[in-house]
Formats: sequence, structure tokens, C-alpha cells
Amino acid sequence: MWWPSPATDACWRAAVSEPRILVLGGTTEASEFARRLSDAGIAVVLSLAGRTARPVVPTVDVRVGGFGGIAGLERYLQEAGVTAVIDATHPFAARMAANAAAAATAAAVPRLKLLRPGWSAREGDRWTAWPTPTALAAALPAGARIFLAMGRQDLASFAGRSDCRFLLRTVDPLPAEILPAGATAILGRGPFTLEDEEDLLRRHEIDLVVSRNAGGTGAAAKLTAARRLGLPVWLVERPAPPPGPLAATVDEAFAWARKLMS
Ligand code: 3Y8
Ligand code: NAP
Repeated sequence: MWWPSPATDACWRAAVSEPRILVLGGTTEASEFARRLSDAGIAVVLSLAGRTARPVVPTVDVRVGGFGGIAGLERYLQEAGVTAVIDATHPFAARMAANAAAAATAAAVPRLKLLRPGWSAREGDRWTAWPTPTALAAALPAGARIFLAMGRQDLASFAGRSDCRFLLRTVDPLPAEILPAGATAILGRGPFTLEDEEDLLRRHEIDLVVSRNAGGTGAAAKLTAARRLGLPVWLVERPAPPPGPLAATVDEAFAWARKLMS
């Protein structure tokens, strides 16, 4: 499905009132949702921030990079004739979520947040929830060997804990200067397998797994591996989403989009 430039778009929009959906992506669900819309013959563009060097995305139209704040996104919605926005960004992409809600309101375009449920502890789990990475970092047991599976954005919170030994996982290589002292850095993007996660925790003799409560399946294997090895898991709780309609699954989001277009 081609995605006309705003310049040619005005006349095309005048001719047809074809639905065009903007999916704010960067998650497994966003990619699956965009693929299903495209397979149904609906014009869709999947938007990424450009945080990774080589994103893995479905064969749909993709745009990469920020919009330029709320005003930039509002302008994009109007110029590209977007008829609906699905914010399917990661639960911790709070600024994008807030901007999408404000810009969609300003442009009078319907918006839905596709927000997968958080992970919940089950029998055998030893989980502790924390409100912020800073509070979590301050409470880490001295000298612990920590698997830090939170990417790079909150690394500064752990800089002061040089008494801990960190195993860090990011999608792209980290600049040496932001690596906590004594840390081991590995690369990885989901989805991860249970066997690989268990092997990783054993090989590095991890005492404690630290993550964000991202939910979903792509990064859940480490939690099962921790349970099987009897390891504690500390999770940073997710921020509240902006007010407005929510979908917990791709099916729910698809039904919402279908209803809008009927
Ligand atoms: C650029 C797109 C897929 C999508 C994979 C999902 C799972 C892995 C959970 C761990 C935790 C982490 C991180 C994570 C999750 C999926 C999914 C999800 C956590 C990609 C992607 C982009 C990003 C950005 C990246 C951040 C980082 C966060 C790694 C693509 C792979 C740790 C978040 O190295 C970096 O600079 C990474 C930056 C933002 C958070 C951070 O603070 O560092 N995601 N992740 C998106 C864009 O440009 O808009 O590259 O293909 C998407 C995925 N991230 O099925 O292929 O279901 O969403 N991503 C966290 O939860 O704490 C990994 O390692 O166990
Ligand atoms: P964020 O802090 O909420 O957003 C910061 C700025 O990045 C936004 O204001 C926007 O810039 C730009 N941006 C974010 N997501 C975008 C998207 N999908 N398309 C276009 N621009 C986007 O976001 P973040 O936490 O850095 O996450 C960035 C991306 O990585 C998102 O796509 C998210 O889904 C993905 N991701 C994040 C995490 C995580 O842990 N945060 C995990 C997995 C995937 P402008 O203001 O210029 O528009």
C-alpha cells in the first residue's frame, strides 16, 4: 500500500475518504496490528522513533523519527489525512502516549491506545514492584550480581551502585562511557527463548533480575527462567496511560478500527 506525500495527498483525499491509520509502534503488538490492517487492504503507516539501528518491522509503510512534539504530530495528522491513530507504543513510552492523545484531540482524529496487560506474579514467583528505577537502584543488595534488562534509558539510576555487578542487555551497542563500572554488556532484541534466558542467568551467576513491567510475550521468558531458578525479580511499575479508550489486545484494536470504518 503506497503512502502519498502530503503534497499529492490533498487532492487524493478530496476524491476518496479512504481510511488511513497511523500506528505508533515499536512493539510486537504494533507490528502485528499494522500487518493485519495492511492485509485487510487498509492504508496504514507504522511509525518508529528511530531508537534502534536496524529495526525489524513487517512489510508495511514505515516512517522513522519524531514528529516534533504535539504540534508536529497534529500537523502530520492533518497533512497526511490520517483518519485514526492507534498508539501501540511500549507501556513506558509515556511522552509519545501523552503527545498522541493531545495531538489527536487537537486534530479531531479518533485515537485508541493499544496497551498490553502488565505481567502478574504467579505461584513460585518472588517479585517486588518499584515505583521508579531510582528507588529500585537504591535498594539493591550490596555486591549482588544483577541482570539489568531495561535497555539504556534509565542506566543513570544505577551509576552509583559500583558495588553491584551488572549484566546489561540492549538492542544496540552501548557507548563505553555510559556503562556502569564493572558491567558486562550483551546485545539482544526480543523475542527471547526460555532456554536462552535460563542459560544466560546461570552462566552469569545472576542473583537478581531487574526489568520494567513491559508485559507482552517478547521479553517474558526471563521471568519464567527466574522462577525456575528460584531468583527474585524486581520490576519497575509502568506509568498510567493518558485518559481515553484502551485496547488490551490486537484483536480488540482491530475491532475498534473496523467499527470506526463501518
Ligand atoms: C525501536 C523495534 C519485535 C519487537 C521487540 C515487545 C518486546 C523486545 C520488551 C529485555 C527487555 C527494553 C527495550 C524491550 C522490549 C520487545 C520489542 C520490546 C525491552 C524494539 C524496537 C525498538 C526498541 C527500542 C528499545 C529501547 C529499550 C527498549 C530494549 C526494533 C526492539 C529494554 C525495554 O538499545 C536501545 O537503545 C534500546 C532502546 C527504547 C528501552 C531503553 O530504555 O533502552 N526498546 N525496541 C523502536 C523505535 O525506534 O520506535 O528495533 O525492531 C522493540 C521491542 N522492544 O517483536 O521485534 O513486545 O515489545 N525493548 C523494557 O521493557 O525495559 C527488552 O531485554 O529483556
Ligand atoms: P518516549 O520517551 O515516550 O518518546 C520520546 C519522543 O520520541 C517522542 O516525544 C517522539 O518525539 C519520539 N517517539 C517515540 N515513539 C515514537 C514513535 N513510535 N514514532 C515516532 N516518534 C516516536 O519514547 P521511548 O520510551 O523513548 O520509546 C521510543 C520508541 O521505542 C517507541 O516507539 C517505543 O514503543 C519503543 N520502545 C520503547 C521501550 C521503552 O522501554 N521505552 C521499549 C520497547 C520499545 P517527538 O516529540 O519529536 O514526536
